[in-house]
Amino acid sequence: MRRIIFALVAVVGLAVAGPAAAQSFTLSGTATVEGDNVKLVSDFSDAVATNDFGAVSFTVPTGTTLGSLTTLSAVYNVTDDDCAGGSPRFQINVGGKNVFVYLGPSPTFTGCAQNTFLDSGNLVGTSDACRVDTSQFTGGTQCSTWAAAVALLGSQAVTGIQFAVDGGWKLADKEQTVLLRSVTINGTTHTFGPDDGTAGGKVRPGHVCNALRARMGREAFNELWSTSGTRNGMGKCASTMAHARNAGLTHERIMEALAECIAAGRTGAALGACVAARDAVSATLTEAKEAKQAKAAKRKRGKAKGKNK
Ligand SMILES: [Ca+2]
Ligand SMILES: [Ca+2]
Repeated sequence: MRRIIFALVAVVGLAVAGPAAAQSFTLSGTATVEGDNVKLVSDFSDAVATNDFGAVSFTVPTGTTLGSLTTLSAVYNVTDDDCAGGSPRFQINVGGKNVFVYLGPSPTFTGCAQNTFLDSGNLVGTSDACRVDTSQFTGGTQCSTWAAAVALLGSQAVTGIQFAVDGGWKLADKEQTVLLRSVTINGTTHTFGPDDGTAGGKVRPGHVCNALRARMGREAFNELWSTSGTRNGMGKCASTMAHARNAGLTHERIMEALAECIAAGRTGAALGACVAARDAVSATLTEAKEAKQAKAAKRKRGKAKGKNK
């Protein structure tokens, strides 16, 4: 439990800082967050190997199997030059090997519209020819459907999923660039940008909680917010945000209070109460400070007047 709480503090801390990666994904190779997207470059035009690939890795809950995946999709944009060389693709980690799921038009996986955000749609269950590649496994093939992959490996544990770009070698200029806007795995949508659920600084409770859940992942979010007996934390999160907003707190201040309360080990109803208590205390302290400052300023003005006489 301590480890989970520690991870959550880090997530909320990042949310306060703004444009930062969340704990629900890790970047490798050339992958960097730029605005709302992760930019992935594959550069085979030079002798440097470290820029040949970029990847974004996602964790999956323990117990996940290939057969238990329900959704897998990406919103991405091939800005330079095309889908090619089996990239971009998903890699589903099974027993130290990968099931590949290619993005772009089947069956060649080239001809992606350039500089356009493309939605892969849900790839789980795809019947597209050759979109799934099980060639790393005994009895597998480069040209598989989802159903055939599940028939071969369905009961085996999935230990992680990557979105990978490494097809630069296949293009004339030996370079490929892809922007990744979001990835959805089993109903959890992972986003990468600074979207904190506010609009023009105005706190929208449902949106703030959705953003928080997207950053943390559904499981950790529910563990943090669900009151005992329920598995859905959205209600408690939204009511806490609404209460704090109505008390006049900014999004930044709410996130600070949240980080403090999580650090103090609060979850569920106790977390909501803790944030609410911090609202009242901080508001009172701010009022007291402002009153003190106003009094001091008045006294100063009075002294200045006295001197002028
Ligand atoms: Ca290179
Ligand atoms: Ca290029």
